[in-house]
Amino acid sequence: MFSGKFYFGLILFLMVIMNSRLQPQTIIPNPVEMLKSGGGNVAINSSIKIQFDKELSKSAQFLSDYLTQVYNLNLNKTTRCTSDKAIGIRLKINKKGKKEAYKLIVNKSGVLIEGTETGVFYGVQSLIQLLPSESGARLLQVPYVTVNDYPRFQYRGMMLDVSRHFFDVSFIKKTLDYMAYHKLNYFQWHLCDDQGWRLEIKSYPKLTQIGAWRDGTIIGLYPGIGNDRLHYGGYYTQEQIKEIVEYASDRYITVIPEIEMPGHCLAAISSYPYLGCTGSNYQVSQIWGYSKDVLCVGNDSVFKFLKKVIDEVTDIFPSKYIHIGGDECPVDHWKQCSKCQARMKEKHITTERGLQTYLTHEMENYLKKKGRQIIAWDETLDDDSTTTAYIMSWRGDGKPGAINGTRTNHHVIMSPSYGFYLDYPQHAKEDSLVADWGGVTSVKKVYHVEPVFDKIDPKKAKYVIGAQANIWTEYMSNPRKIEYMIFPRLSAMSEVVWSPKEKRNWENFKQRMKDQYKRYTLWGAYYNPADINAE
Ligand code: TNX
Repeated sequence: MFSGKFYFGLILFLMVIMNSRLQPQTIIPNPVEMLKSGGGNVAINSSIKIQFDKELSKSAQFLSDYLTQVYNLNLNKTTRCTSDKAIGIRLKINKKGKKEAYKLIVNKSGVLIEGTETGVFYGVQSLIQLLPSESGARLLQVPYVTVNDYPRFQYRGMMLDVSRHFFDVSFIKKTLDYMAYHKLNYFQWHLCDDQGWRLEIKSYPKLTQIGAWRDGTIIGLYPGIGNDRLHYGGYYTQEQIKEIVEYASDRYITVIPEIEMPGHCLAAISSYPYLGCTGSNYQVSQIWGYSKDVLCVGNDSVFKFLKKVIDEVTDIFPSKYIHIGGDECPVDHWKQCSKCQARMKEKHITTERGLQTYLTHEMENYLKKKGRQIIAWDETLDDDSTTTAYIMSWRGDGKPGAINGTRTNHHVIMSPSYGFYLDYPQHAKEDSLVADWGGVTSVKKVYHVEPVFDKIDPKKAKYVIGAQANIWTEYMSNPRKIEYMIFPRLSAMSEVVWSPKEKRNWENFKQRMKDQYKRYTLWGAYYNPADINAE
């Protein structure tokens, strides 16, 4: 019926279409839809202006700073968004559609990014990944494309522990940039633990005079082969915290402070010994793991302390979410402590674990009155399902915590230690010192974490609001080590939380990673250069 010519033409046509869809995409996390249109390029050079609607000044600023820092290219900016023929980079607000959605079109008129305020910011992130990944590139060609994109999950988090090791303001900012490049939007800041208290609290100055410092650190893997006996520490002033919160907000990242309680509090207890049950002989911890010295739940002064700390924390952190920790709290001292035992009698609490539940409720109510929502580690649900806490599920593969949480209508953030703990080794042949408590967490393993796994009742899937990668820093004492541990795994994680489930494809990801390795270098970031398939 049809001639050979027709079939030939049809096949050719299909090949062109297929090819336009199968072009290696270089954007990470993989967008919802990306189509190459026509095979042309537009060159970004100094004659081009960034035109933006006034609500989009943060995105315009981010883009122009990036072009200056990475390519030494300075573009003029204007809030007059024209639709004339001149080539331009146009950022346009469009409030319709999904909250974080954007559309990016590159064609002969230049670049158009249109979307919600946050969406346009993510469009800018995609655009910068279409620029050359070679450092020193002179010609900034961007291929003609159309990208339609929005995130799968509303909560896309990363946690950084600054207690075990301290990182200065400039590195925190760098970390926030890495998050932004990956379209992550919640930065959980683990500000205190047994090994150091890191934020200035004006009503309790000893927290940073004493609690921010330790007189040594174990050498080698826990329990260590000695102690370096070096005075070590540091903290952030409230002014610095405000600066970081603002820097994050310019990148559409919310900073969630984590104030651990009632366990992992030895740095606070060493500063104010009345906070503990035994009252004396405390020191800021020099070893890893966790301590039996926890907050005394029988002492009213402890609650006065916690509430005053929270008052200052909520003054400097506008985040709706406040993380109150709640993991790994041994009850040994509560069993012996007369005040804790009296509190149990007074409140008709039958087990020591109930004391932690009591404390959680006190603090969640206090925060609720301030309009804040608590997040807590999954232990919080073990003895009590009445809490309104959002549950961060970390133990094991995170599944028991998530099943338990969603079943009882709790919002859940998946943060499985087997999968999203970036302090675990990336491959078996790891030669640097890394945590040995969780086994190998390869890039591939990270990539295959599924936050809404099959045991979650589909009717309850909406309670899984997202996921988070955690960077515990027992074995990361400098920024280079953090970069080595998080890259490329953070890139893999970003696809889990951003890309549609059906678009997640390991082989395709590995192809796109080839460009991403160069981009790490472009960003000045170190990374683990091992074969991405290493397990
Ligand atoms: C468990 S995760 C902890 C941290 C450690 C981490 C090391 C969690 C809530 N507690 O205190 O740093 O393991 O991987």
